Amino acid sequence: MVYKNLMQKIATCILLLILPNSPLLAEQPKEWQLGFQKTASKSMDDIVWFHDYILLPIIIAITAFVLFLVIYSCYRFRESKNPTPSTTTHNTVVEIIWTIVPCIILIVMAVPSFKILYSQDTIPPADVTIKAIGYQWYWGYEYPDENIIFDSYMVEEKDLQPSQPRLLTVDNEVFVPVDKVVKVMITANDVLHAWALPSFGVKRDAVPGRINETWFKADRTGTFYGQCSELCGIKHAFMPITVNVVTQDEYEKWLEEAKQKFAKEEKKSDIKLVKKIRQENIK
Ligand SMILES: [Cu+2]
Repeated sequence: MVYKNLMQKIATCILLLILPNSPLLAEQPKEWQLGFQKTASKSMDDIVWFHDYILLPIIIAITAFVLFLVIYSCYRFRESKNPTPSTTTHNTVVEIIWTIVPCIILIVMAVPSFKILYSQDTIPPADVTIKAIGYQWYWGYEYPDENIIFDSYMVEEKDLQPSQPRLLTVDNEVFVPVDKVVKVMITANDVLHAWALPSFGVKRDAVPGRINETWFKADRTGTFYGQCSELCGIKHAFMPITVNVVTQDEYEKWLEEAKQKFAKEEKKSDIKLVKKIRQENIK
């Protein structure tokens, strides 16, 4: 049995290496996963491109070059060939090269990196706005324009349905329409949390007393999983994020149901409170 599991893992790993964008890599982490989850937004496409075509080649080249230098100097300056070591301490040409080359590498990395960062930072006109509030230890969501508010707790392992992933499934999922700009306002109510969805390339700190904004535009439907990504306490690992990307029709249908189920009561109570305060002031 153990052997069979191991073989399955190895086979999956090899498949993932050969077919990095296969359906095997769904919207959640996989065992033996290497690399990123399958992308679902332009922003994440950019990040993956930057990683695969800028960072990885640079990292591989530098590592290979340093390894070559170490092996070469071990061989070339070995004791048997060099009984009297050289006492050279400076070489102007080498020093200029090893200052300028890293500068050039940093500039090569910085240009596309800033481009991607700024494109993520500029929020286009939003079609849907949601507010995510981190609590110890669950997420609360609001749709400010739709008068919807609900809490989203992780489903315990014993209550999971067969298709539901462990530690990632929640009772109340977020629904957003596909191909629409979704603005996410992120805050927290107690300690620092972070709202992160790898497939969308989204990760923002949830800071008590502050609102951080980010956005995504999902380019395909599906269920996408994320997790709180700021160490926030004992149950940090148990406050997952589930976002369902659906078609516009399905979204509107969900909105209708959600408006009944998750209607925000605060407005009525706010009015009562204001009246009460006014009456007290008159007295
Ligand atoms: Cu948290």
